[in-house]
Amino acid sequence: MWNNLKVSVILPTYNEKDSIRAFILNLNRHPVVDEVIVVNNNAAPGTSEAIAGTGAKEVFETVQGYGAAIQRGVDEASGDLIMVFEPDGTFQAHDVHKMLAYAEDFDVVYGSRTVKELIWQGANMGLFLKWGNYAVAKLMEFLFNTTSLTDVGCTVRCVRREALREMRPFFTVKGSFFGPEMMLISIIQSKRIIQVPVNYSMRIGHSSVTGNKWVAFKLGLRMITMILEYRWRSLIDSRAFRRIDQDRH
Ligand SMILES: Nc1nc2c(ncn2[C@@H]2O[C@H](COP(=O)(O)OP(=O)(O)O)[C@@H](O)[C@H]2O)c(=O)[nH]1
Ligand SMILES: [Mg+2]
Repeated sequence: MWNNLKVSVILPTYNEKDSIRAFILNLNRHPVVDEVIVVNNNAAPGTSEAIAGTGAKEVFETVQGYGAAIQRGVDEASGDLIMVFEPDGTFQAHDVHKMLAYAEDFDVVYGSRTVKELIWQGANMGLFLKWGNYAVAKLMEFLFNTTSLTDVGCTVRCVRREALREMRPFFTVKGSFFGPEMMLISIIQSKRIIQVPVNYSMRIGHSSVTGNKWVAFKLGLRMITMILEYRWRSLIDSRAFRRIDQDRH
């Protein structure tokens, strides 16, 4: 519990069988975390065994993709504050406190991995990924004239249940660029958002997304297209991302 609010952490898993157990055990060291939900997205054999006995709740999502996994996770989570991390060794459990510190004042707290002092040796955050993420984030910031953004690819986040309830109907992306879609929806809905630096370390096991530069480049282009599309949609119809029942109040 944190400030009398229940805290859930969602961990999507696909190829993290060698790192997920340690991450959950590290989360368990932080009593603020009330619930850990692992979304097994047709994960590597051995994943369920790695999770067993940690106290985390494992759910199985058969629709493939990062977005599908997170959407399932948020539907399962019972917390008032819902956090998302990746259990691949790149993130650190103690950063939950950093997210919570800002959750007092913001509806959604996003992590950023482009702050040099927090990029650990061996992390997959070379010049291409760092400046690529930074440039696309600045494009988003500029086009929506929103809060300072320095990363579009960081999956660490903390969202308040009330904000999530309003955003959830607009989540459409099942794949890897769900992260920036959620950012765009929160911006268009004028949620109070902020991005804070988090630790970013070396991955344990094979990265299936940004481990390949060509895949990362194509993902970046797809993100840019999506940012332009959402900017356009929100300009031509300011109610496009509002729920009908919100309009009644
Ligand atoms: N590749 C892939 N990742 C998935 C899928 N479902 C959930 N994920 C999660 O997406 C996250 C990002 O994948 P990862 O391989 O770490 O890519 P990276 O963060 O760019 O190095 C991980 O936490 C995976 O567990 C899926 O269907 N495919
Ligand atoms: Mg990863």
